[in-house]
Amino acid sequence: MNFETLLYQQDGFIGTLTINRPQALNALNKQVLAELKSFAMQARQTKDLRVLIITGAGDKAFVAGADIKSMQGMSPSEAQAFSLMAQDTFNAIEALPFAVIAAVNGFALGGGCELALSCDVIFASEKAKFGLPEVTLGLLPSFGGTQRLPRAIGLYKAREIVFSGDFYTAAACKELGFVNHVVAHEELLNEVEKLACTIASRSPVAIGRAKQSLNAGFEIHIDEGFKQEAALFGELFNTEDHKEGIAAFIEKRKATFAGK
Ligand code: CO8
Repeated sequence: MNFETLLYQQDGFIGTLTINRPQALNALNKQVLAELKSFAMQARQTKDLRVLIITGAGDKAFVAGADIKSMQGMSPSEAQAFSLMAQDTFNAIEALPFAVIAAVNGFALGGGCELALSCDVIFASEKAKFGLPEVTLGLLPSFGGTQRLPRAIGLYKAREIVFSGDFYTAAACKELGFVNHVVAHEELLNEVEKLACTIASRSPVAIGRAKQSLNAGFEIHIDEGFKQEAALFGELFNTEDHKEGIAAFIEKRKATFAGK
């Protein structure tokens, strides 16, 4: 995978994707969004990829938002298209059939916060700052933030974050409920890798179906959600991973999952 604004490396089952525009605090312009979408499409087909970590280059920012300079002079229809492009990209990340962990190493503002919200688990360095400051620019969060944030933490807390435009510490966001863990800055990737290794040792097909069921629950009626959960559960009985998991339990050994 070859990109100008992204760096990718894979070690065994774990891939690390770095948004790499440190001179602009990794701000998202059209090129970054297009490359992120293309990455997501390729990553779906990468058989041995079980956990993806997303982080930002440099010591200061995860992603400081949409590229503000590139928005100057946009027409309303261009702005709408930019917003739809970002939503489509983040939807593709959210729909990846394996776990995606955000390693938030600094500012996660606007589109950066919205990118983290499209990941499955959020780790933050104690130096990280989150916020949706769009209203300070005369805009609203439109890379999915007005939809994902209230689903994650509830409408009342989300309204305050969106209306104030304030920055929030990692600890405050953990308290609000959308940051899973706050860790020492230098330890961020080590801590993320510990969870990534655990997830990578579990059945990839089970995690893929579990993710599908969890995410669908926010979109459909609960009765439909129950039906889908049961259907996905049934599908797993056709997999080698399920046979291996049960056999390993009975034989009192650790399961080795092939992801099939
Ligand atoms: N876009 C473009 N460049 C940026 C951005 C950004 N979002 N953030 C930082 N940069 C650039 C700066 O311009 C600066 O570049 P230069 O040296 O060439 O002037 C460089 O990165 C370093 O930044 P600072 O000097 O500002 O660093 P500080 O440590 O002083 O401040 C901050 C760090 C607090 C993060 C500050 O840079 C900042 O406030 N950035 C903007 C944060 C923000 O408002 N983000 C939200 C953007 S809007 C959005 O994400 C969604 C928009 C909705 C969709 C619209 C569809 C059309």
